[in-house]
Amino acid sequence: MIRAALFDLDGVIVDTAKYHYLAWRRLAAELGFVFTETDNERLKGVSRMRSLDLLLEAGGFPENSFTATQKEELAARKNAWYVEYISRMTPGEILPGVLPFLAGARADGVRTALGSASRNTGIILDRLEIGTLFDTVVDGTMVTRTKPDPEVFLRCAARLGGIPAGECVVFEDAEAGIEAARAAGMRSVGIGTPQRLKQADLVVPGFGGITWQEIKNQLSTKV
Ligand code: G16
Ligand code: MG
Repeated sequence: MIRAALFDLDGVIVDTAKYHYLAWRRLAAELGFVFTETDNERLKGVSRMRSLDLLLEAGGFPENSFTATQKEELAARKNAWYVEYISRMTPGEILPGVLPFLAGARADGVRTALGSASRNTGIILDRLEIGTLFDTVVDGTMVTRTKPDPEVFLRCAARLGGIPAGECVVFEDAEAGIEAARAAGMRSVGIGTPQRLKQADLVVPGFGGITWQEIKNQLSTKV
């Protein structure tokens, strides 16, 4: 039986991935290289500092090209642009089908949680006006290890009153997030393509036209 639905934020509830990409691309341009959308895939779901390391690697910078202080400054510069972009978001940017899907799960008595690597989760939830749709929120300011470590999702389950991992399903768009769900011992639904999210129990392109009951039925046939 599934008693909890845990949702990633970026790429699942809202397409903030495009704003992350714009800000990282702007930083890359300042550093003198072009950062492609393909390179950006690897940054999805991973922490800000790890993302910076991946960006510098894509730019061909040898390890230790920057001191820790310089890296903090680069990450802060990127974050300032990112915050500028997301501060203009509106509830109209919630991805199609998300609100009815969440309502369907809640009407079925399922507890809901948001589990994000982002330290900007609070701003995004405020801008989208959806904070009250989640029984609990665990974000990048509350975990010590980021995805693919399972900490964020295990904390969600604990904060929902200790729901066993086997009774939780995670909705994720990033490979690192699907790995985190599996490491937690939870079921996972990938939001994207089966080619990219090979490890997910089920993959859907998005929440448009899909109901909670359909997902629940499909997962129960896979136990
Ligand atoms: C998100 C994004 C990642 C980003 C991370 C940290 O994770 O997918 O690309 O690097 O948050 O974000 P911030 O710099 O805002 O703290 P998730 O877990 O919501 O997909
Ligand atoms: Mg994501």
